[in-house]
Amino acid sequence: MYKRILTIQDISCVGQCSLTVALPIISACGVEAAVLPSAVLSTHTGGFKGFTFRDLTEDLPAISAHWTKEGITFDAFYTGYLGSTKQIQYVRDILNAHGNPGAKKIVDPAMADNGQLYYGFDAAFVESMKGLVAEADIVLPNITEASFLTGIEYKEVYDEAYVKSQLEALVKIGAKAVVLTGVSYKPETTGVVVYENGNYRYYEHKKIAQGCHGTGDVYASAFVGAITRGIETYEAAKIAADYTVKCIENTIGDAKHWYGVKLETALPFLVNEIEAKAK
Ligand code: PXL
Repeated sequence: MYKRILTIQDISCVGQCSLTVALPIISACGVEAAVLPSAVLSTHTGGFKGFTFRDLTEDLPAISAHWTKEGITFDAFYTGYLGSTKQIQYVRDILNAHGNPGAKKIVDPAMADNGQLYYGFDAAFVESMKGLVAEADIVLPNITEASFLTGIEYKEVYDEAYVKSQLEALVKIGAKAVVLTGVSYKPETTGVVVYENGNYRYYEHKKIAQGCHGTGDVYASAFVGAITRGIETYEAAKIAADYTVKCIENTIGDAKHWYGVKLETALPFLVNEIEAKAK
């Protein structure tokens, strides 16, 4: 069946993150992507100065009301960077109003990295994000975001027991499954942990560069595309990781491309993986 998902995140006009990343990647996976922009920024906030920011929070209820009149519903939801605390409540309402039976809610609590919240976010936003995570079928945080959500101290060096405590705390908040990204037990490798029904599975791969901007969005978009094509959670997590590594490999060495990753030329790899494994 042809699937249609709704992704809710910002448009950063320039910078290769959020919707400008989600649209090409989800389309390449053979899934129709409808969008609900949470805000419009001239660039992302991770390194550009003086960007514009138009919050679209108050547009959300009218958009949802129109969709209700038109009977518009979705097979899955993928939320990313959201613009305000109030917006999160509207997003929760939309996810509960416009799902087809069995529609999965996939939540990337895009708000922090490298031990710090992104520009403009505060403790109230984190509290509100916890409410969205509580309703998620799958949550995809990095270690920093997990720490903010769970209140467990952020660590740069950690062991499996620490990671498991984060996973359990995220499930306690209410997320049914967790895909924790950027889990690195050795300097030369990193990976993702899939935690589902109490099962811990780790996919380890090589670490190329520290902290490439937008890779969380690249990863989540490929994961969402794969899951929506019926690929099982661990396999989807693995495909998304391999694709993200290819995007980083495409980009390292080009200092002018500091703001994001060259995801476009790696799309044929993703298409092949998805078509080989889609159900
Ligand atoms: O990649 C996450 C992201 C999304 N949207 C905006 C951002 C960031 C990260 O900094 O600034 C606007």
